[in-house]
Amino acid sequence: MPPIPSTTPATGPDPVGPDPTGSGPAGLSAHQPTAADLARVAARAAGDLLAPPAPVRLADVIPAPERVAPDPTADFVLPADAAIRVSLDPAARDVAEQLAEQLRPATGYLVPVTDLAEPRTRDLLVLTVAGAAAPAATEGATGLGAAEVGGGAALGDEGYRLDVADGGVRITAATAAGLFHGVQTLRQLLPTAIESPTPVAERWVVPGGLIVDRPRFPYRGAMLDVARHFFGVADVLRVIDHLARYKLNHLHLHLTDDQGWRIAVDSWPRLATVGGTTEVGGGPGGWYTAADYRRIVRYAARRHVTVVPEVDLPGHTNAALVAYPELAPGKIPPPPYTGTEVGFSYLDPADERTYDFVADVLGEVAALTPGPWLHIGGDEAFKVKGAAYTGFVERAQRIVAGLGKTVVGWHQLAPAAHLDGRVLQWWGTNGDDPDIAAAVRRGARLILSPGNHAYLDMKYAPDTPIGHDWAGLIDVRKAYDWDPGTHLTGVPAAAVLGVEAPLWTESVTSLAEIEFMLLPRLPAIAELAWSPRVTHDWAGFRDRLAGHGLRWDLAAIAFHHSPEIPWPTEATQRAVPRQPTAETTDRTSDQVRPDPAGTPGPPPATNGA
Ligand code: TNX
Repeated sequence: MPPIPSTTPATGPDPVGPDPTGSGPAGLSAHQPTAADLARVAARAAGDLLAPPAPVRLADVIPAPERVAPDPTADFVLPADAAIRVSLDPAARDVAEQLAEQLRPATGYLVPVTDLAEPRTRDLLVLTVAGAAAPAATEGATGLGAAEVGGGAALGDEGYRLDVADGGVRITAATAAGLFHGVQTLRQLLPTAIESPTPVAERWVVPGGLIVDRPRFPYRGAMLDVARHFFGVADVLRVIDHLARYKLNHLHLHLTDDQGWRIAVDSWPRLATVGGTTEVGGGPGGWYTAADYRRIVRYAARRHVTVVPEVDLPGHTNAALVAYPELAPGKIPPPPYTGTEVGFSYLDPADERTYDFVADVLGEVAALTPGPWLHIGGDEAFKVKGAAYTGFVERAQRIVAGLGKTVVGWHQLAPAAHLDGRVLQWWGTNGDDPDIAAAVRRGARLILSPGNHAYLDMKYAPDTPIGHDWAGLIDVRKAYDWDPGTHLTGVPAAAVLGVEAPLWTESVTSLAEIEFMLLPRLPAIAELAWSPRVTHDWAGFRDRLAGHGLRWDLAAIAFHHSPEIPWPTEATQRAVPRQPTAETTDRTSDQVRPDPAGTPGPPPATNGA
């Protein structure tokens, strides 16, 4: 879709300011046009050519809301004295503060945050946590009653209602999380320039009408592999921002793997100080102190994102074995590993010391993690087979339960005994797995990360400079065109807890490369996880997504300018300096490469196994 030229000059900034002659709009004056009139018309025409992106429509939001009722007569324009009034709940107030922080840089407005309880001045932006009956309790700023917009159904844990009328914007939710999601919607409804880090002259119009919205699935996430390459706290916080923008509510951190151990564990200190000093390609690695990790968790919590820590067991453990060779089979110290093969390392399942280790490590990670989940990996432990594998997993699952956490593991855990609440993360590439269907019948719930749709380390196209292709190429359409509710044979939608997009980082070395792989596919996955299936529509999604390119540009976020998306011209023509180039980043890990550390390579294994 090409950018729609602005046809209503009144909605754009007036390029020449008020008419000093007072003769009214050019073309309507009764007398001959003056030089000033002609200049004014020419400036208008030039303004149109340089027109800002088309005004945002109420239905342009990603992920698509459950219910949208536009009212073009009720647009709201944010005035310079805009204030946010918020209910007393501290979590709601924090959401209001975050909205103010988002509005201030581009508008240059003060945007004070005040309590709803304080004497009423002007209700310009109102955020209320209104209990479960939120829709019915709200005054219909748009004149639409709750019955017309959502049958009065409760908004639930994460839903919100957003009313835009010419007098103001009101977001109502049953929880602070719902308010937060409503604020993300409001952010997308404001003009693109709202992403500017510095003040912009703009008419801050919000399209009028009503949105009533809530998620399809409770678990919506992305995974960042900080083990293959280490990423510092600042990078992780920025990834959390990207998740929050699209209403994703879980960040899974793959904290440990063959190439590095990334979380300090007091009872086994060498895990970090020795196991943390390597990474793919021979770089310095790194690890999070307990304080670093807490900072990530806190930052995520403020954005209503839950951190899911993964300690990958019993395979993918070379870095741990380098630090503590007594856990290795035969107690033979392995060399550090900085290549990209998988499936060669394992903790000795026959040694009791292994279970002390598992209990200590999981205990410390659980204690640092307020969220309910503890991910124990379980993938590609090719050398721990049959009963040895299920026996190990069942003990690890019991340890997790004993810590009061819910087990999550890759779908290889399926044959192990069921444990209350356990969650399996599907990463296969064909939607038919009898082991999974059987595990679901025993009570397992699923997070869907199908390798051929949701693996954001897959290349977009054959010429994508980084990434893999073992699960196929994943362009934006491929990431978007599947249905989590029907994806797996023999698995009912009710067993699907949600959707997660993993980013493995064998070939990803910087924040810019993370963003290049995440965007624009992450919003596609977010929409599958949040939006009701009836809204699913590739052509509509593609057109909505196009407007986000300019927003990312303004926020200096790198992204892949996928040719599938009709980006507005500014986005396609502007050079994005941080986008990876083939010369700097051709590190396709599907090719077997020499290990730069010169350590003996493990036996080859394929990821598809
Ligand atoms: C498979 S999917 C893995 C990871 C690799 C990834 C590369 C899964 C649970 N394991 O160890 O990094 O493929 O795409």
